[in-house]
Amino acid sequence: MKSIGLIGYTNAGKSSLFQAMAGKPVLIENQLFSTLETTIGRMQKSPRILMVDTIGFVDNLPTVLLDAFNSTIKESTMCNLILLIIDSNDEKNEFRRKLETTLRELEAQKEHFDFKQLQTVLTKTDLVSNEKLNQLSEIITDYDLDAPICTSSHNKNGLIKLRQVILSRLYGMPISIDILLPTENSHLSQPAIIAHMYELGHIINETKIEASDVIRITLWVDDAVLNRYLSKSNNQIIIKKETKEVLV
Ligand SMILES: Nc1nc2c(ncn2[C@@H]2O[C@H](COP(=O)(O)OP(=O)(O)O)[C@@H](O)[C@H]2O)c(=O)[nH]1
Ligand SMILES: [Mg+2]
Repeated sequence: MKSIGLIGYTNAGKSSLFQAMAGKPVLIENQLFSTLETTIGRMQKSPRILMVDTIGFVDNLPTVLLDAFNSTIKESTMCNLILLIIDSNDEKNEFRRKLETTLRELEAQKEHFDFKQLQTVLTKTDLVSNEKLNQLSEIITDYDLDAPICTSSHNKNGLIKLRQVILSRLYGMPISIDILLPTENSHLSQPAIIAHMYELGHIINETKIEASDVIRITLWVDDAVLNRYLSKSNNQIIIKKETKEVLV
C-alpha cells in the first residue's frame, strides 16, 4: 500500500480534491475545522493507493488544538507522497505568506520527512486567470519546489494530470510486460496473471499481440512487488522496456 497525504491551509480545497480523486464523500464546509479528524479513502481506479485528508493549517491556532494539529501533520508526513494544497484564488501576498508559513511548519517536521516527498497542487483554478497561475507557479519554484499541478475540483481541470503525477512519483515510469501462455512448468492462465496485475498495480493498457498468444499490459507497479511476483511466475512474464507513453 502506498499513501498520499493532503496538507495545506483550511479552506484551500483539500476535501474537495480528496472527494474528486477518492470519490468518497467527506464533510465539506467553508469554515474552520470541517475536517477535524483525518479521513482516509482510496484513489479511484488505484485501490492500492490510500489518500489521507488532513486537518488544515490555520493562523493563530488555539492552544487546545495545537497537539492534535501537530500529530496530524506528523502523521501525514509518514505518507509516501505529500500533496501541498494551495488556494490559487488567494491574493498574491496572502498566497506567499501562507506558503511561507506552511513551509516553516514542515521544516519543523523535517526529521520525519523529506521535501522530495512534496508535490504542490494549486486548487480553484476555475476562478483565476492563466497569467496569475503562471505568477503563482513562479513563486512556488522560487522556493525550490517542483512546479505545481494546476487543478480545479469544480470543473475537473488538471485531475488527470494530477493522477499521472501521483502514479509516476509513487511508482516511477510505467512498464510493459508480456504475458505468455502456460507451459508444462507453469500453470497460471493469462487471465489469472492479468487479474493479479490488477491487484498489484495500476493497469493502463492491455493488448493482445497480433499473430501470437502474447498479451501485453502496461502498468504502474512497485518494482519490489513486481519482482516478488516474477520470481513465482516461472518465466511466463517478460518485462519490456519502460514506456514513455503515459495514459490514464
Ligand atoms: N471555485 C472553486 N471552489 C472550490 C474548489 N475547491 C474547493 N472549493 C471551495 O472552497 C471551499 C473550501 O473547500 P474544502 O474542500 O472544504 O477545503 P479544505 O478546508 O481545504 O478541506 C468550499 O466552499 C469549496 O466549495 C474549486 O476547485 N473551485
Ligand atoms: Mg477539509
